[in-house]
Amino acid sequence: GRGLLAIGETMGMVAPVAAERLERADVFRVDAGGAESNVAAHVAALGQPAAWYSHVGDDALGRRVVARVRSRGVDVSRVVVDSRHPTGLYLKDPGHGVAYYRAGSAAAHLDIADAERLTWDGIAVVHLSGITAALDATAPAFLDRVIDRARDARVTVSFDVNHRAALWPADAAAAPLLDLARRADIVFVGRDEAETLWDAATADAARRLLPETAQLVVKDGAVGATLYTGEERVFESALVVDVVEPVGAGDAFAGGYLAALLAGAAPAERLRAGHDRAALTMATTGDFPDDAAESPVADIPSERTSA
Ligand code: KDG
Repeated sequence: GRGLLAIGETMGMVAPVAAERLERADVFRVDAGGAESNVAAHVAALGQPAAWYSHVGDDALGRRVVARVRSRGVDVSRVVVDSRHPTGLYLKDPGHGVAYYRAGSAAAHLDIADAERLTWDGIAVVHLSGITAALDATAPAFLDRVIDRARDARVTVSFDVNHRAALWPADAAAAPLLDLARRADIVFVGRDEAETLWDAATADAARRLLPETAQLVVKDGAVGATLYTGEERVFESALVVDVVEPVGAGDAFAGGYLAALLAGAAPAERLRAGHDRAALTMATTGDFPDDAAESPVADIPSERTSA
C-alpha cells in the first residue's frame, strides 16, 4: 500500500544513556533526533511504508544520522547531502530540556526548490511539523509549497504543531502555527501547547479554533487524547508509565496514529496505537524505543546528492 513521507530536520542527538544531568553524566549516546524522522521510524516499526526527506551536511554526523534513520526501516533515498552547511546537533539534559546547535544547518536551508523536487508516487500522507516553520527565512515558503503540492496530488497533509520554545517564543509562533494547522487534514496538538499558543485550555476550545480539520488530535499528556472528526469525538486514556524522559513521545504518538490510519484502523484504535508507541518511547532517554544496543553506524549510506 501507499505510505508516509515525513519532511523536516533530523540532527545528531547527544543524550546521557542514563537519566542523569548533562553536566554530570559520563556515558552518552550519539543518535539521530528529529521529530519528523522519528514519526517515520515509528510508522516503519509498525510495518507501514515510510520515507523521510531533509538535508544533511556532508559530514560524519550527517552520515551517522542518515544511517540511523535507515536502520529503523525508513526510506532515506530522497535525502539531500548539502556540501556547504553542516548537520545540526542537539544535546539532551534529561528533565531539563534540550540545547540546539542548529543555526545555519543544512536542513535550515530547505527552500521552494526542494518542494518543487518532491515526487508523490507511493505517498498517501505527508507529515510536517511546526519546527520547520521556525528554522530559517526560507522554511515557511517551503512548507507552503509542500502543502500546495500535496493538495494538488491528493496526498493527505498531517501536521504536528510542535511548538519549540527554544526556537521561537509563543507570541511569535502562535499565528503561523495556527495558519499551518488550518491547512492540514490531520493535526496533532498538545492541550498545554494549544493553551500556551492560542489560549485554548481544553480540547473543545482547540476544536473551536480548528473546526474544519478532518482529524484533530488533542493530546493531554498522562490523561489521554481526544480525536475530533467530522462526525465524532473519541477519547482514549493514556497508558500508565514510569517516565524516564519524555522527549519523542509526541512523535511516537503521531507515528502510532498514522501507522494505524494507513492500516485502515478505526478512530479509537488509532489513538491506542499512538499511546502504545508513546509509552515505549518514554521508557528511554533516547527519542525512540530503546534500540541503543544496535550498532548506530553499521550501515553507511551510499547515495550522495549535491544540493
Ligand atoms: O520531538 C522530539 C524532537 O523535538 C527532537 O527529536 C528534536 O526535532 C527535534 C527538535 O527540533 O526539537
